[in-house]
Amino acid sequence: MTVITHLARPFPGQKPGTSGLRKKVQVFQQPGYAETFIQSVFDAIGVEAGSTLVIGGDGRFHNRTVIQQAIRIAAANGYGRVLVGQGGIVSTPAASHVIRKYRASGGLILSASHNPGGPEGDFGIKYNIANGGPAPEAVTEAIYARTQVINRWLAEDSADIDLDAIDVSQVGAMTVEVIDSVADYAALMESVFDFAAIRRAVDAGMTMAFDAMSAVTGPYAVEILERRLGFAPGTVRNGEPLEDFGGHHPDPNLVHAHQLHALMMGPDAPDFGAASDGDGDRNLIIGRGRFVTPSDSLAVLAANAHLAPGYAAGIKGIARSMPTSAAADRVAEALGVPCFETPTGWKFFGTLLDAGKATICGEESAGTGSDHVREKDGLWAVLLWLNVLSVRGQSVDAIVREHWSRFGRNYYARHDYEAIDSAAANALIAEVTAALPALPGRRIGALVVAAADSFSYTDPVDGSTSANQGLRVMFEGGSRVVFRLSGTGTEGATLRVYLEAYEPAGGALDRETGDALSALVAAAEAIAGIVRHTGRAAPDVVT
Ligand code: VG1
Ligand code: CO
Repeated sequence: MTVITHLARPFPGQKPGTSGLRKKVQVFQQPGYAETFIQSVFDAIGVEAGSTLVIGGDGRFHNRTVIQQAIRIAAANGYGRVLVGQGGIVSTPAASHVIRKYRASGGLILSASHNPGGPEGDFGIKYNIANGGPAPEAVTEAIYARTQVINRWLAEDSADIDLDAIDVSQVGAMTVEVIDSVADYAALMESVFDFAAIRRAVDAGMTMAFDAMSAVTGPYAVEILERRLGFAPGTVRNGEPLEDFGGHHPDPNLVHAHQLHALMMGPDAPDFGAASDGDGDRNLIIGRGRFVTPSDSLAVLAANAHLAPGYAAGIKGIARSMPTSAAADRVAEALGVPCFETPTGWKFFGTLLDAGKATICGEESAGTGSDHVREKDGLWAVLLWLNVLSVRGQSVDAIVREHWSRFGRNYYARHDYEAIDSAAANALIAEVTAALPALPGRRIGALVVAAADSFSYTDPVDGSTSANQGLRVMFEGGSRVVFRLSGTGTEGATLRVYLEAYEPAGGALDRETGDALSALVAAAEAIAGIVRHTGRAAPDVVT
């Protein structure tokens, strides 16, 4: 047992964003970069001697290297046990489950989620706390503060461990267990959903396509969808996790999952199509001929969750991030349960889930989940949809249309302007912020501004506040534009413009989204001068 103290200097900019620290792989490859960050995490949280840490990642390039570093640093900092996923791979929701199931004090999740991978791509490290959820802001701020003054990191002087064999080994005084996180996760899913009902529907002919995007969900999806639920072999596409995700963005949206979209809109479409992202916490849902926006998916799932055994007693509440459409609010109202509006990022749902105030949570960015773990969960959303489809015996299209006819429709899109100049992005936000007080009452085309503000959130459980979480412009009639800068990018700034137009039940529920939102697009440009600030005539990605 030899602990070596490595002298170090702080690296600037090790500030966790919406979901952990994300940088280019080359940044993480600098000697000491990952090590000082991990040591800063352990210094900031104060490791309890003998406690358990979970380590796993989405399998992207550099994953194994950082896992070996983290194991040596964990051993030197007094952890008694590390649980690491076989091959270094654990999806984000599975990691959340493993932390909870084995009563770990926390976990390190190595992922840059939907960002591209490979030597030229991105890498990331996120710390999750004992409830299985992302560290709250107070913790990430303490970690950042520590990175700015750190002067050493500690590591056990030991060789790499074998990450591929399910086995137990010793690193200094610490035990390292390589575990099969797929089995644990699949068992959790069986405890929440009616697998027998889904299997019967599959036997009766229900078909699906699942695109794992060469990312982490492949092994989980093959085990659950093909082996346990009986979908045909080949149902899971791109099921082998690759270090560079096959050169693609593992982002399950209509742009990056266009093959699945084309399949689902074509003549050979199966009944149901879905995809997940790099680390397995996002979901894309497309029925035959019907794309379901993530905001609508959240609302439909909340309205139908009682059809799955895990939610048969009903849900206690719904939480959605502020830019997510208000479709879920109407469901909450109908169910007579509260609806919480939080800042972007799953870390804001943790207290609500722990306190039993919310059961189902979601974000417009294709994240949906529940109190079964403390992360969003891509396959969970897919399985809840399958459970609902099996019980109701209707198509996705029919279920969605029925939902709109009852609650009205929130036409929705997000326009992303990626890798724009940071100074220009900040100037745009500053200008709109300054203009907010004068906006109410302003008429833009046929729209009239009802209210405008910079979103600020006070957590109803712990009282913590988070200001400057996005600029909201609300129009009369329930339509809205939101401006926000991304906290997950690694190049320049990314401006997100969130557009939502509400059409009440009985109105025009079958319009093209682009048409329904065109007045809002014009209003966003009039308010923010996007073209003038960014030099871009159009968004890079529309989802
Ligand atoms: C984006 C999404 C946000 C999501 C976050 C992490 O953040 O908008 O809803 O929680 O990614 O998702 P931002 O700050 O870039 O808008 V993931 O799948 O990267 O863990
Ligand atoms: Co993700």
